Amino acid sequence: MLRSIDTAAAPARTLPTSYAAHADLRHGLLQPQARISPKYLYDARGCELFEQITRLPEYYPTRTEAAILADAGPAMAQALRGHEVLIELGAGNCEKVRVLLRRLRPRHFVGVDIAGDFLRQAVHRLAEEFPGLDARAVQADITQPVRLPPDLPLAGRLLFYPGSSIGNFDPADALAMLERMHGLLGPRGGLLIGIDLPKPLHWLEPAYDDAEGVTARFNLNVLRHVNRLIGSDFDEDDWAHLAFFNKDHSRIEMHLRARRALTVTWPGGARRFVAGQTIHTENSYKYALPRFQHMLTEAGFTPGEVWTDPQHWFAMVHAHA
Ligand code: AVI
Repeated sequence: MLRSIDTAAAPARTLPTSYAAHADLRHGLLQPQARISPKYLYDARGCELFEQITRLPEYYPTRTEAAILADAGPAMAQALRGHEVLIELGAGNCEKVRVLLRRLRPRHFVGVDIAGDFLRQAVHRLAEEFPGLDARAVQADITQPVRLPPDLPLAGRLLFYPGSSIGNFDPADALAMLERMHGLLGPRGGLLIGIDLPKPLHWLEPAYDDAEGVTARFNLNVLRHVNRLIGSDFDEDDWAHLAFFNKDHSRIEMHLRARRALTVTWPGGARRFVAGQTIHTENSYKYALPRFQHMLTEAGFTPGEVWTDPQHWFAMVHAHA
């Protein structure tokens, strides 16, 4: 059974975020390979920096996905016809879904995102732009079970999860997420999901270590956020951004590397780092299509059509529930 995590209706027993974050961060920092969960990359400044990343010449995923959505539009509209309910997970500013709304003309749209105010404003703009569309915002953490409006039709739902964000979860968590997505669908349900494909290193690594240093600022910013959350004394100047492709796991890894031996302290704890030791901050998996389609099958989906760019760098994958 799905449990609501709509923060507007958060149950009283929910732990305060700061408490949960504190335990999570302390635990991660004390692991032999220290780690900070990638979700802490996205405070307000982190979100702004990520927006900047998506416009960098080196960061190909955003523009490649947008080009696929634009170029494959008519074929996609044909394959996806009959979906009356469009649900975008991690909808943010609802920018990417516009092209689908124009082509599919669904009756209902639901944007789901953790950032409630931002989402509500974006959905409000969509409602103005698409008269007659029943547009709704659901504030929820999509890494947890999501409760959709009870009166939303179950048949004909299409889940849209663009941006290759699924790649930021380890495969077991990604599979669990796909299973939860499958659980949100009923008759004639479908999923349209963006994935980043493996490609030569000389394209992959600069996308996560750009010449302007925006990704470095994005990665380092997590330390300020952690300082605010747990009262630690990280100094950004002591750390360097590191991003590399781990071939064994087919993933980009982002780390922060200590420039010198140092001790980081926070109320009730401390961690000593030797020079060169790292904190692992993010993985970004690059799935070969057959592997991802196998995961879809494991999650209960039947893989459908795939749209890709001429270089096969990115794919929009359709699957039937
Ligand atoms: C949000 N996500 C899909 C991005 C990615 O490419 O894995 C996050 C990112 N990290 C550094 N650059 C972009």
